[in-house]
Amino acid sequence: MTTKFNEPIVNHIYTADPSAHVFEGKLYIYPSHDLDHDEPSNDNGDQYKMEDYHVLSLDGIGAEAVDHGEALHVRDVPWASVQMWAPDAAYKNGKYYLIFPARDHEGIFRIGVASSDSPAGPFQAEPNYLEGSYSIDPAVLVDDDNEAYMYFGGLWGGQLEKWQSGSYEADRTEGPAADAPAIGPRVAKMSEDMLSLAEEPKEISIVDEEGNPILAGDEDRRYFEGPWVHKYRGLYYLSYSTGTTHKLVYAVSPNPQGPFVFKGVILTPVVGWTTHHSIVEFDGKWYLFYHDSSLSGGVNHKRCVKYTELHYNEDGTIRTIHPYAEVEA
Ligand code: FUB
Repeated sequence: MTTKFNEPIVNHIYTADPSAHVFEGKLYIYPSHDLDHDEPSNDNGDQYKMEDYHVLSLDGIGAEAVDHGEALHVRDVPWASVQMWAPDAAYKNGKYYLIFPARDHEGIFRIGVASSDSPAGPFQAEPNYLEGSYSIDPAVLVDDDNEAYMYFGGLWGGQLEKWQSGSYEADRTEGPAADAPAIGPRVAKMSEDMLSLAEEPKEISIVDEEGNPILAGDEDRRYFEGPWVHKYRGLYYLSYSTGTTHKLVYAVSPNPQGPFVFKGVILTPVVGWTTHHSIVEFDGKWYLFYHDSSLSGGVNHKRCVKYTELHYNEDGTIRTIHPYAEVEA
């Protein structure tokens, strides 16, 4: 079999932050669309200037990816100003929803919804962002009982430090002390029509095997950004990026809202600063969609989406993937 594992799925545009789903029998990928520019970078992420989304699809594993063109542009989102960062998509009640972050007209990251009758879009944005939403990197799990949960949040440019008191503090940049519990991602149930949050977002607790909170100074394990939740054998797997240590890691819970018990590393560091992913089951196998900056020779804001197979051990733990190791075809 020809494998496309660990290769850019498209190379005519830069793509990142892939959220993969199986819709209508195909793999649909909802990535960020990185812009090709050479302006300077900073820790606030100003170099990530994305303006629109393109939906990609694969008819099967190893197939050529199809780019369905522009699915939504910031100019068509009344509440948003700049920086269309990592999106996700969901299907519920016969409609497809694109859930995406951007800065509002005050420069505060918010999360909005756009809808379509097709998984490929184009998507029509709601006039306002989800009331009560903030920060970045939404990931939506529609559970087996049809309840939808939105997970979100990111440190640094994602502004989560500014929400530590429960409301936005523009000048607050420091996180908790190194020996205090780390800031957790947020979760909120969505309304039945997916157009609002059904509750105030709650902070998720991530703990070690003894039940102690993962601490802010534990940069190999603490939450940074890019949450994703999938279900395997009835358990909820919360995976995320550790940011400064550039790993994708995961924690497990019997409850979609946690607490989640830290388990280990899914993906070791890739070329480029950011690492962001999704996990999806397709035709009875599991796949990790991720990105690196190999297509641009390592430029952090010019990334490319890739995928590879993901394997579980008998006890339900995930085998660590080393992105540049040889892959069996
Ligand atoms: O793509 C912009 C930001 O970079 C995302 O929101 C983060 O998860 C990181 O990948």
